Amino acid sequence: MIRWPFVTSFIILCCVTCIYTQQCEQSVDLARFDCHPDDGASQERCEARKCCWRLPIQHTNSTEKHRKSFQDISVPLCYFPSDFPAYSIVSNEPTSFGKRVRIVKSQTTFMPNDILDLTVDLLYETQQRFRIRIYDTFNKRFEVPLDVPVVEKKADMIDYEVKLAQKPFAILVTRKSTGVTLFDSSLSPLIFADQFIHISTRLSSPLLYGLGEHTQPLLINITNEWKRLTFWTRDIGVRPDTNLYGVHPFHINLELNKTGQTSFHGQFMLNANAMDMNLQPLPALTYITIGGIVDLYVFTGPTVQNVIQQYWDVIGKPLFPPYWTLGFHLCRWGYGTIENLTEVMQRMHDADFPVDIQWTDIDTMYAHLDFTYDNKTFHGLPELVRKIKAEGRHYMNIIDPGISSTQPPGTYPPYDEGLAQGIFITKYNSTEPIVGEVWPGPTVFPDFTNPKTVEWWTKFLAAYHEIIPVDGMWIDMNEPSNFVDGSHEGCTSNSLDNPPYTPHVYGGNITAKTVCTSAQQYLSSHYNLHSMYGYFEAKATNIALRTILKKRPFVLSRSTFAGSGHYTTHWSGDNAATYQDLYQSIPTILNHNIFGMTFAGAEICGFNDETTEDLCTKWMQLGAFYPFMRNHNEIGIKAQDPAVFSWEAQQIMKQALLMRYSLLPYWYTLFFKASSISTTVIEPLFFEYPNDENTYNIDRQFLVGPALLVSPNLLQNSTTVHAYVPQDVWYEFPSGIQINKVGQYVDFETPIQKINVHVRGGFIIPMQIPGPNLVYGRTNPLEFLVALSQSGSASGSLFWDDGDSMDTIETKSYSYFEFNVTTSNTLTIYALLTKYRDLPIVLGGVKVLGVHKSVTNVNVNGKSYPNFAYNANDNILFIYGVNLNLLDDKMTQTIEWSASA
Ligand code: MIG
Repeated sequence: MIRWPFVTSFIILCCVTCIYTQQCEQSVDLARFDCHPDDGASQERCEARKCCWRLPIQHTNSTEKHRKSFQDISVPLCYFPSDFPAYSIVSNEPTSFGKRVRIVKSQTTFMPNDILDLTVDLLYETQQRFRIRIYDTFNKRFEVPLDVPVVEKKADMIDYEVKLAQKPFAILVTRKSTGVTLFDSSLSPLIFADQFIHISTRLSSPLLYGLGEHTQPLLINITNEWKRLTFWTRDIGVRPDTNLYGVHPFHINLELNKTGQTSFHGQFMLNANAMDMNLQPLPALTYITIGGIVDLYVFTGPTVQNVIQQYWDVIGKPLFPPYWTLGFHLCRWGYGTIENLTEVMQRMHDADFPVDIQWTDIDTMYAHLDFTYDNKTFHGLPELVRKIKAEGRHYMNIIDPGISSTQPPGTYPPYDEGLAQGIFITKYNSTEPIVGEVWPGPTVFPDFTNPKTVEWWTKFLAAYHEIIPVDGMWIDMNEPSNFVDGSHEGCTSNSLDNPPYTPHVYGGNITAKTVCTSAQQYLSSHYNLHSMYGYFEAKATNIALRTILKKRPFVLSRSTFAGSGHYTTHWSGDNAATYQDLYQSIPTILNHNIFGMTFAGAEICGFNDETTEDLCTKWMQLGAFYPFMRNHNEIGIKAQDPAVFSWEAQQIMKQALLMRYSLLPYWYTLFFKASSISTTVIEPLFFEYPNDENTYNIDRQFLVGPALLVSPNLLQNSTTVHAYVPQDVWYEFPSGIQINKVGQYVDFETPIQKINVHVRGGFIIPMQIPGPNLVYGRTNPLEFLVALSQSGSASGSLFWDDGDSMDTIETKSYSYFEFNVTTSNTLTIYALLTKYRDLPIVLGGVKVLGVHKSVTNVNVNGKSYPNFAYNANDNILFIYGVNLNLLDDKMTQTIEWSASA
C-alpha cells in the first residue's frame, strides 16, 4: 500500500533539488562516478567542473570512515551529472576487422586539451577476444610498444555480442550464451583529453583477480568497498596501498550467473601511462590514465585458464627457464668480502645443503660501478666463479641500469662509449643525458628502447662475462629508481613533469624517485615509457645473454610490465622478515603467474629486518614450493643462510629442499606447459574448483600445477594449519596416506618439521631422486607417484631435455612422455617424442596410491616382475628397481598389477 503523505514530501524534497539541477538525480550512492578524482575536491571546484556536489544519500560507515591509505576511497561528493558533455556517433562503417566508428562532441570538459573527434575501432580478433581502440582521429598518439598480434580479419562465431549507444556514445559487450555484461561504458562519461582519459565499465560481479603489482590479497572483493589502485613502476619495499615495481593492468572478473556454472572473463588495458583505477561496489571500474589511447581487450574465457591463455596470446607466453634455475638460490647483500662469501659457501657445503646457484650483490662491484668487481675485497672472484661452475653449480650477479657519469674521462668505457653513441636518456629538448643518482653516485640511464643500446649492453656484458662468467643477470633498480627526484637539476615546469592530473602514485608526483618524465627516450618521452623501463631492460638483457651464453637465458628483474614474463623471472622485491610477508608472498606469486610470470618468487626468510629461526624455517618450507626459490637478505643484518641455524632447523630445511628437488621433473614439465600451452605453474584453488565458492578467497594455500596442494604453516607459535581440502581424492605427501575429510576445512596437526602437502587423485607426478646438485643429479632414476582417482585412473606427463639449450621447445629437441592408468590397473607410458637422447632417462620405481585390493602379481612389459610390495593398511603399491629405459625404442611400455579380492 502506498502511503501518500510520504510520497508528497518526497516530491517536495525532490523538487527543491530539481530546481538545483535535474541531472544530479542519482538513486544510489554506488552509482556515483567521481568527477574530482584528484585530491582537494570542494563544492566550488566541483561545480566549476559542471558536476554535482552532494552528500551521500546513505551515511554509511564506509562513507565516513577515516581514510587509512591511498587506496581508500569512498562515495564521491562530487560526481558526474547525467548530462555531462558526451560524445556521439557520427559514422559507423563495417571494416575487415569489425567496425570503425567516429565519435565527436562539441563541448570541452574541465581537463585541458580535450580531443573532440575520436575514432573507435572495434576489433573482433578471435572468437573469445574482443578489442576496443579509441584514439584521436587526426593526430597520432603514443601507443604501447608491445608486439601484440595484428588481426586484420574479423573472427566468425564469436562468443560475445557488441552493441553501441548513439548518444552518449557507449559500448556494451555481453556474453552471448548468458547475456552477462563483459564491458559496459555507459555508466559514466568518456573523457578523452590529451593528459586525462577516463572510461568506466560495469563489472559483472564485485569479485576480481589481478591488477598488479600491488600488495593485496588474491581476491579483490569490492562488495562493500571502494578502492583505488595506482599503476606506475616504483622502487618501494613491499607494502599495501601503493603502486609497486611492476605494472599489469589486467584483471579477471568472476561472473555470478544463475546456471550454477561459474564463468570468467578478463580485461586488459594496454596502456603504459600513469594510471588510477577506481573500483566501486556498483560494481564498476574506472580507468583514469594520463596518456596514450584506450586500447582495451576483453577476453571471454569462459574458464579462468582460458582467460589467462587468451591474455598470454596477446602479451606473450612465459619464458622457459633453464633446468638448473629450479634449484635453491642463495644470496645476500653484503657478503662484503670474498673470505666471507667462501666461508658461507663452505658452511653450506659442510652442512650438506644443495646450493645450485650462488649469488652476490652490488658489494662485489668496485665503487658500485657496473661491469666491475672489487679486486681488493673480492680478490679472486673470477677464479671462485669458475670453481663454482666446475662443480656443476651456477653463479649470478646483479647489475643496475644507472651508469656512473663522473669517472675520469677515458677510465670507464661503458659511460664514454654510451655517451658517444647517444644511448642514454636525455633531458627534455636536449641531447644531453639526464643525470640522477644511484649507488655509484651521479648516474645516467641507458635507454633500452634504442636498438643501439642493446648492442652497447651486449658488448659490455660480454666483456664482463669474459672476466666473471655469470650464468645470467639480475637486473635491479629498473623502475628506474633514482635517489633524487627527477634529476640533479630538478625537472621542467612543463606538463610532462607536471600533468594536470596526477594518479595517486607513491611520493605524490610522477617524477618522485625516478627520472624526470619529460626526459626523452628513443621511442617516446619517459612520461610514456617509464613503466616499461624494466620491460625493455629485461628484453635487452635476454637478447644479450642469448648472444653471449648461447644458452637459454636467465634474467631476474624487479620491475616488470605486461609481457615481461616472456623475457624474465621476477621476485617480489624488498619484503620483510615478518609472518605477514610470509603469507603475502602467496597471493603475490599467484598473481605473477596470472600475469604471465610463472617463474616468480619472494625473498625467503625476509629481506629487510632480522629473521628468526621459526620464521626462516617456515619460510624455507613454503619457499620450497615457490617457482623461484631464493633466500636473500639486506646488508647490515645477520646472515640467514640455512647453515647458520640450529641442527634441528637445518634438518627441517634440508627436508624441504629434498622435497623440492625430488619434485623437479614435475615442476619442469609444468614450466614447459606454461611456455607452450599457456598454463600456470602455481595456481589458486579456484582454478581447479571454480564452482566451489569456498575457494574464491583462498590465498594461504595454493596448488603446484593441478595436482599438488600446499597448505603451509604461516603462523608463529602455531602447530595447526586450518586448511581447506576441496571435494576430491587427496593423499598426504610423501606418506601416500589418503585423507578422509574432504570438502571442508581441516585442522592439520603441523609440528615444525611438517609441511602439509597433498597429492590429488587422478594425477601422476614424475619425481626424481635428488643428486648433490641439479647438474650431477640429471641421470638419477625417476619415480612415478601415481595417485589414483575414485575410479582408479590417473594421468601425467614428463618433459625432458638437456636443461639449458636455447629454443629446445621450438626446435623440438626434447623428449616427451605421457602416462596414464586406466581402470584396468595398467600404467602405460607413451614416448611421444624422444629427441633428447644425450642422457639416459630411467624409471626406477612406481608408487601407486589408492590401490584398494591386495596386489599379488605385477607385470612389466608383459613379463612377471617380482620386486613389489603392497601396504594393505595404507593401500599403497610400491614397485621398485624397475629400471625401465624410457628412451627405449618401444613406443609404449606398461606396468600392470593384478589384485585379488
Ligand atoms: O637500494 O642491490 O631489491 O634485492 O639487495 C637497494 C642491493 C638496492 C634492492 C633490491 C635488493 C638488493 C639491493 N637493491
